Amino acid sequence: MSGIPTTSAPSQPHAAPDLDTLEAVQRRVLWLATAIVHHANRVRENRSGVKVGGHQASSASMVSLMTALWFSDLRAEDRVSVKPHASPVLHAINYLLGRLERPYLESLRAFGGLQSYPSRTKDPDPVDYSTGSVGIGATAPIWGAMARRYLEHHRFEAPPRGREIALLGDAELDEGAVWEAIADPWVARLGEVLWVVDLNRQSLDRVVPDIAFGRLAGMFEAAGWQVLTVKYGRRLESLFERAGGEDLRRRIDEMPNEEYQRLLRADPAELRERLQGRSAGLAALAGELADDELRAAFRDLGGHDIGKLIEAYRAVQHDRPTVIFAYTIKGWSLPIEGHPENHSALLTVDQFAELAKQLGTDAEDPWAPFEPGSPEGELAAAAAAALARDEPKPQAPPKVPASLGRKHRGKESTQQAFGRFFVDLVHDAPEVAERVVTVSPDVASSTNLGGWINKAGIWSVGERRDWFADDPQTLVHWHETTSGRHIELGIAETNLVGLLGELGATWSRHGQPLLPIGTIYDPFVGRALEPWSFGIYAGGQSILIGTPSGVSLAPEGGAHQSIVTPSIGIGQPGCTFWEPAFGQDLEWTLLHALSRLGRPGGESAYFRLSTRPIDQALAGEDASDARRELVLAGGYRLRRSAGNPAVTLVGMGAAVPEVLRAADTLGDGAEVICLTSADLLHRALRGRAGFGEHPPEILDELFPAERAAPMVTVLDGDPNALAFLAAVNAVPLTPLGVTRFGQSGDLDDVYRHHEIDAESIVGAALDLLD
Ligand SMILES: Cc1ncc(C[n+]2csc(CCOP(=O)(O)OP(=O)(O)O)c2C)c(N)n1
Ligand SMILES: [Mg+2]
Repeated sequence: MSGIPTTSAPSQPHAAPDLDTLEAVQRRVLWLATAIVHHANRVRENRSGVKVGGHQASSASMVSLMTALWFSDLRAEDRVSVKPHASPVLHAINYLLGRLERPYLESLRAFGGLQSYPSRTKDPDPVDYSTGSVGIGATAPIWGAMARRYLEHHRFEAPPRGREIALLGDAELDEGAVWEAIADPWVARLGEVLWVVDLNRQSLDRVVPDIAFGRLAGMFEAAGWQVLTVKYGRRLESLFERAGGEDLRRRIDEMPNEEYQRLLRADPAELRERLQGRSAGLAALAGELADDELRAAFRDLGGHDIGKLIEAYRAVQHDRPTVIFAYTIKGWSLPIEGHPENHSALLTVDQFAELAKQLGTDAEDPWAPFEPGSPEGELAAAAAAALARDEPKPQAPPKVPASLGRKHRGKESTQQAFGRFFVDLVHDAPEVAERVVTVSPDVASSTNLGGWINKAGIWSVGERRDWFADDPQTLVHWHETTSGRHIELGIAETNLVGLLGELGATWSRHGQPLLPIGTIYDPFVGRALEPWSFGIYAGGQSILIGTPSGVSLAPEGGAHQSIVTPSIGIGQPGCTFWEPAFGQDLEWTLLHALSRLGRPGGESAYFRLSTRPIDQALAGEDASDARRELVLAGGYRLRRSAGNPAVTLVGMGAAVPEVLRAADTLGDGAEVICLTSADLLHRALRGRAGFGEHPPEILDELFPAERAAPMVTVLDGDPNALAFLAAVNAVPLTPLGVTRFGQSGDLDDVYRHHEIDAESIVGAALDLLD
């Protein structure tokens, strides 16, 4: 790895921990986390009978490592992503720190209350990262770290850099997203990244097979991470020092996960017998221990030993990312602990009362705060003061112009227009271009970002030499510096959308808006879909460009043809879907999409573009404000029929020239509508019926009731995406589009094959008129 090593050491060392007080705090955290779930399920009225749920076992597993972190090690500048099922622990801690009001403790999973999983946008208390989709929440701090560094390198004022911490479940490491992120070459340079794995050997359904730790640790090390392990607690470690101790260590070390979990549930006699097996040394050691001592020693794992955890947190070196494997017990200290079916198990009322006794609390007064002036109260007050931070005031993003004034002439595809867009933007609106950051998973040049890259450069976490700088045949200059504005990732679509989400959240996280644009081949939107959607859910605002799309990339063949993405675009909340046909329309809509980023109430956008060259004269050379407003509202009339139309032909994107050719054949009675956004028309239809706020006027503009006629809709994609237009005026409608997997061929052959060619459109129109 070349380049400048990057470090991010926490600002000041902490005082020595007071372990007794921390133990008392963790007992209270365990109690509150359990009680929050208990109240939601066993106390609060349940009107519908639908199970409320919550995860007492997954929460208990994280109690020690979260107590140690928040009450001893965390600093105001750090950000933490918490495993989804430990949200009650986070809320319990926030309550003890005075950051969450008491009534909320009774609101887990209630409408307007605490969310099931940590939510940065919906929870009332400080939550740094939204989680819920396992693996995605774990990787978010990596992308958060990159976004934070990007701001710093580009001299956008941002709060001091802290650690980016993920607390994750061990089964989250099954997720490809995790390994896709870890394998990215930039990630090994992010010394502020710390992962703590809650290694409780259990997932949802089962005990994680065998012993995964060695393999996993090797994978992190190979990727350049520091690996720390907190395996046993001090009680067990002191036993290892005694005669027979080595045998005991070997016995526990070598036992498969399933056996360890089984022995956690064994009664003392069974534990003694199974543990010692035929080892005389072990039997002698076990013989010196009372039942209680043996039981306690066997379950004394490092992930529940606050002192060991704090030692590990403080052993982290900040010249590379670190993972700490902390061995824990799912359901720790609860009657359900270690049972393979405890994932959704809930304590009974009796068990809850018993727990109150065990933890020295009162089930009748579950939310009692720490006594002011008590050691726990003092510790909580000190931690709250140390963690206090001001929320940044979002700076307003630069004003985006409405148009760039380019004359779109000759033949141009929307993908070409996309490449040219950046040249114009840098020239006409440099203050906007300064905030634009593009990201691509190894498809920057093939999605036409080459011109932009030559102007803006490539961002890297440290300077790197461009070995081809003096090569006259190089068209795209791979000049990597800390001031570049394109970020190149490996072929990793999940990383792409993860990073986009975090670049799109800097306005709210750090008060500094960025305008992130990611490019991806449209067929791979499906692969990135869930993490992309999750990024939008979590508050990121960005633009995703899917190009090329559809069967219009004809010779590329069926493996690269996207079909369902228009429906995805319409269905995705928090995002407007655009599929323009012409260069001018792309310019206007992309500028508009940029103007919606990086602000409260802003929105993401998804563009489906094409490599089909289209004669720009077909758009009618209307560059008026009135046309622009229609383009931004979702579509415009491209050809008006003489008199009332006999048929309305509606086209979107690359299919529009076919629609116009069909209209030529059909003659004066055919009216042609060019859609730029099926999504906005769908919203308008709902708005007209009183659902949602969207203004309905565009419907009257494009489809006035007095001009209602049978309709044929055409797009290069799932025909279902435009079929809703039948409802605008209750007319018969034939939806044309792609319904089968495709194959290579010339555009005409392929369009004919999928029946979206002009002839098929004419046929569909005539059938409707019969
Ligand atoms: C992408 C995704 N797949 C499946 C789930 C359902 N799910 C929730 S938790 C869980 C198991 C998690 O195990 P682990 O991460 O080890 O956490 P633990 O409950 O053991 O603390 C699963 C499969 C999910 N939330 N997200
Ligand atoms: Mg687990």
